[in-house]
Amino acid sequence: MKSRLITAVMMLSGIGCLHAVNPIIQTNFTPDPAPYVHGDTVYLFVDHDENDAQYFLMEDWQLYSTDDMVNWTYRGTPISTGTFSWATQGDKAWASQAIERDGKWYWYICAQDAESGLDAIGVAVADAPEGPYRDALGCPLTKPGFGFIDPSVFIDDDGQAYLFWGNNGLWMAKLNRDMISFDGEIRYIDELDDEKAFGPKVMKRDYALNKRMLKSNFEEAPWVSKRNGIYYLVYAAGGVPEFMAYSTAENINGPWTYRGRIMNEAENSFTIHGGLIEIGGRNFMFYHNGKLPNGGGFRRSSCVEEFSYGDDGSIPFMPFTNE
Ligand code: FUB
Repeated sequence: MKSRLITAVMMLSGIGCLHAVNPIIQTNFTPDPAPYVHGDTVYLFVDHDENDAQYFLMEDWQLYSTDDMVNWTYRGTPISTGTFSWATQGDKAWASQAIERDGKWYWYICAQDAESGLDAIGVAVADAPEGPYRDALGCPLTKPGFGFIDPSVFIDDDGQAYLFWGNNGLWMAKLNRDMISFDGEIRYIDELDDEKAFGPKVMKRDYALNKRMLKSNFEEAPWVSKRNGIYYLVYAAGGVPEFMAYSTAENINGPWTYRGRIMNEAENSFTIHGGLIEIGGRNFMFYHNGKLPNGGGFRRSSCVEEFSYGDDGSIPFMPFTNE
């Protein structure tokens, strides 16, 4: 009773030291969390595993928000495969990320190009985070390709926007100011390097599972950010199951230096996928696991951990917490 009273007083006084319970959303399965800070609000763009999914079964994307990093409000299901006429319908609504620019909201998604059966990145645009959204192009932003999933959008200090994406390979392209077209060629990033950072045991296991025998054990789910002039690339690494790792660079075009593992393999999920934000001087890392009742590798839920950067700019290893 006493702790409930303290909690109520703290909430009324707006003291921001309460902790969210993980998973932070308990009403839907919400994989691939993509947080975005806008003013005092954190928006969380997620995809949506169906309740009875036995394999990846995802047909729409949802939006949640919070003003206190504790209580999350469902803001609707603004887009689905139906938003994208070129996409396979009712399935393959995979990871996404959204950003606001010049008063417009751009929601980058990946889906399956119905004609070719290959992966592709698309973009929907709206005047508000909740929508209504429309397909900005009526066709994919990227050409369809193997591994063209998991878009991450980033705007640098000089206003130049970039899109990164990829599974079993990492690609990047400059975005024009309109945010819906590329400026120049798509570039394959082949200089990711983690060989020296991993011990032989981990390398053997991870490399055995890496289909393309990349030099890096990058798997998917890139998330690009910048802090104190350093670029950060957080990603899912290692194969099945995945863990979270990161690299840094002094230039957005690399080279990227491997900086280590920041999260272990997700609990009850063979994938892990997330992104980081800073709000009010606090830093948060989002990810997903399969720990909700009836959860699992195809029924995943968003979670969050608070962390502090090291004095050298490093991201610490983050143990999973329940709250
Ligand atoms: O949610 C579908 C796929 O699983 C994502 O695109 C990957 O990053 C992995 O989380």
